[in-house]
Amino acid sequence: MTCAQFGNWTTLAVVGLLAGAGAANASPGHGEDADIGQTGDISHIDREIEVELGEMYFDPDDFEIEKGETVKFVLKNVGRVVHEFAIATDDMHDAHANEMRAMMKGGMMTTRRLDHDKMRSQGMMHTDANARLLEPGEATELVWTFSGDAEDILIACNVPGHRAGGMEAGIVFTGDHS
Ligand SMILES: [Cu+2]
Repeated sequence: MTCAQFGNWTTLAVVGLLAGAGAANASPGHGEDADIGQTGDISHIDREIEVELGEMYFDPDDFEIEKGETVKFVLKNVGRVVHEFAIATDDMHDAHANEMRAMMKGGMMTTRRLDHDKMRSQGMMHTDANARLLEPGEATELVWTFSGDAEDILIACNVPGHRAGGMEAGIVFTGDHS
């Protein structure tokens, strides 16, 4: 069970709030996460896929992936606002979207940039293994092994309003990778 997906973010926030109180055990709701796979080993990449993020789309916007395959997503935000690339189930995306709204409310991000200092000081690092947040023009990578047993995995941007605006991409699993 990997503990570095969306749940980790909440954990960091809670730990931040409790800092100094000596509380180390804070992992709310974590066990309910579906098994969507894990961070991939960069020395065993099966395939590289370039993905552009813009308003309000992913290009490509659907992916055929084999169970167990390790994919290196090469991401570029070609848009004018902050976008996210997140691999998760519907429920996980919904929960994450709430956190993202809180981030915006707290001034940790605006539509055009991320305030890393503020994120750090408020204990919200957005270091989820299954997601990347990109400012306009930014490029990054995410290596993921689709080894989990969850079937209803999709890619979405959870910046407020974006997924509703069409910013999601489907994943179809096409057999087992071996
Ligand atoms: Cu977006």
